[in-house]
Amino acid sequence: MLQSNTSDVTPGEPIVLRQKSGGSVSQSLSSVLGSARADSRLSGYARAQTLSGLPQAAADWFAQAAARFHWPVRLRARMAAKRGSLIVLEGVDRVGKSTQCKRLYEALRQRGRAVKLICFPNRNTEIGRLISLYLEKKYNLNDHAVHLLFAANRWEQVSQIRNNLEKGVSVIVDRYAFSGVAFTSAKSGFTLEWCKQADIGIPKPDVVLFLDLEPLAAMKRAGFGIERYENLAFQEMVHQRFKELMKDESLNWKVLDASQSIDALHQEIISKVEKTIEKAMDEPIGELWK
Ligand code: NYM
Ligand code: MG
Repeated sequence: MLQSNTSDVTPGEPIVLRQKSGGSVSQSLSSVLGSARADSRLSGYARAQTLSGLPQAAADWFAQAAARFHWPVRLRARMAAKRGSLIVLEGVDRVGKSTQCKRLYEALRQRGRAVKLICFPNRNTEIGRLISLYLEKKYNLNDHAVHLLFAANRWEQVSQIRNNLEKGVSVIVDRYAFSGVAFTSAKSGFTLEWCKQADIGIPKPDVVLFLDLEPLAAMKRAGFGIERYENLAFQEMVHQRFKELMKDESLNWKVLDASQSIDALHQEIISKVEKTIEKAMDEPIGELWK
């Protein structure tokens, strides 16, 4: 009999195993973990780390001795028993999304969480370079075409996002499909429904943190006005469109006051995100707007 905390362990946390009666730790691990792959990784880890360099027979003897004396065997397993969370930050321009994404990334790392930070548009791909030229007003594109390029720029990273989530790595995303829909549908002649089509099926966020700030207040912040879309009338339309999107109760929207201090906002974000990570690890990865 082997007891463990693997039902609630998070990646990077120690898995605690306690041998109650007969059988070796390495044999019993398979009954705890279920899958053959997980077993080979963890029992391999047990041999390598805890029972370092001992032949299997000696390792089993050690484990049985530990069991006889009810010694707890602590194994630090860097394996992903649980999936990571997809955490999206959204808002109009200049609300502090990028600052908060970096603060969140650092805080989660310090807490020992496996985490990645990405942003959309990702200006480093071929599609992203075109988008960047468009935003910098160095290149003109048809409104429908550029909408589809923003969506394509997300699709080209879907498998990477999914792989990370499955490995137990949480992914923080600075803007996602909600920006795609809010910005394009703020232009005349576009409906929310048309704008959503191209992003249907990308990984569904476990939480969407909306950093809420009146566009007039955002406009007064440094750097506003350089890129395409950065004018008050357009940002107000975008803000309205985000509010429309927030009515969708199939998504976990959290609206946060972005006029508060960077530290206070960060504290709110980290507490929402910790709860999300704990909850999402037991749920399947969803598909957006499906
Ligand atoms: N933007 C961003 C869109 O119009 N559609 C999208 O799908 C995305 C992801 O690009 N003004 C707009 C919103 C921003 C601009 O974003 C660039 P950032 O975060 O300022 O680099
Ligand atoms: Mg911007």
